[in-house]
Amino acid sequence: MRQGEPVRIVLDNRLEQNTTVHWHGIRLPIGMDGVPGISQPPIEPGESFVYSFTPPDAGTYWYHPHANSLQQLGRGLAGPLLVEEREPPPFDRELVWMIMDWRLGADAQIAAGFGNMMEAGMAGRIGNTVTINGVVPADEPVHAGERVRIRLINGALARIMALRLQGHRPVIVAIDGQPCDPHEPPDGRLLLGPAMRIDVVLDMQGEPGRRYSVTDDFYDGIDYALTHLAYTKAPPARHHPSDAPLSLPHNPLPEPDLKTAERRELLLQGGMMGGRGMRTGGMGMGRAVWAINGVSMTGDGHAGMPPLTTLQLGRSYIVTLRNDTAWWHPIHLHGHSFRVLHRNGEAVPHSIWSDTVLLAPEDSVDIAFVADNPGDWMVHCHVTDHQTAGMMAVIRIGDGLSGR
Ligand SMILES: [Cu+2]
Repeated sequence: MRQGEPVRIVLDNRLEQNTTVHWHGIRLPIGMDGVPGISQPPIEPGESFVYSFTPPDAGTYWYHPHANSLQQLGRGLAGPLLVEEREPPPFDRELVWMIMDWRLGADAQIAAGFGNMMEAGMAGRIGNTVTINGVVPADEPVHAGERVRIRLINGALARIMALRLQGHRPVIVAIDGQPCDPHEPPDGRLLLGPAMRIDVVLDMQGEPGRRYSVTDDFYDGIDYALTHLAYTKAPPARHHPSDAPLSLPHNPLPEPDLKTAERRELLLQGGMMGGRGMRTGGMGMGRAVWAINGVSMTGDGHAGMPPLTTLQLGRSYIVTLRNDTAWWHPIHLHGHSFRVLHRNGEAVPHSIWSDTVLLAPEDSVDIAFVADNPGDWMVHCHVTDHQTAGMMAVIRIGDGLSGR
């Protein structure tokens, strides 16, 4: 897609079950957000639906169903969604790495057992086979001297990734599609929870003919080589890194007014080992092991869920996300990008905007945004097992009726 240009997408449901599509991270009208029962009726088998919107922001996004998410996303219904800048940035080349994982049986088929409640109360359904763009990665061929933008997208159900690029110094230029101050990641480690995106710029300063590993070491004791940067034998295209600026043009995001912002708190609760004082209420569909502020909304979205909180249209809000569990949670807010202000009391540098923020156990993160988009918006964990087992809620902006 191109920034500021309308798109029209026809979804023709040829599945044997209902579905919707959520355009993750795009700031669009509530009726296009793809949450069944909340922003649209589910699209039944044989029916079609036209999604139409104008993406206001350039950047790296993705799309996936928001119905029967464990199976529909877990069996591969997802793709990258790239919104191009009005002027192409000065990089030599661009790569998209949509990274997903799969739990395969000995027969190389997708294993059954989606929605296992024991896993749902822990780290979720983590697979045993990691792919880039749907295939077990071969080497990624690169040329010495070139400057490459890599759009990293974590499309896994539950797997958190921490990527290291041996012998290279990636510079983060955008997070969740939104440009930030270009910076190198702490310890050279690119941390990506499910649904998160990072755009990095890499100057290929390795030796022609050599291979450099790209590893993921998030989980203790099970680090693995995801792929390799494999240099062609060609001599370097340039001998010193380009001195063109790395920063991307900013998107037209509304700046929250922190002086007048109202505050809200979302307390993440539940799970195995450390589910202190969890009380559940709300919709009794499915079994809940997680909650937000004591309320569990399970599944993928359903009609009639009362909002956890109501925000005034046009007002700025600071929301504290507090992780009172023993597990990691990438928390996604629909329909908005938010500033990430503080983590555990410390200011977050580099002017970061996100739509999905990763909380370690016990973390507390302050985010801020202008509630400028009317509707009933989901806020949920993007570890899909956590979402469907209760870590989801509705935030109403304005009268909440816009999408009905
Ligand atoms: Cu979670």
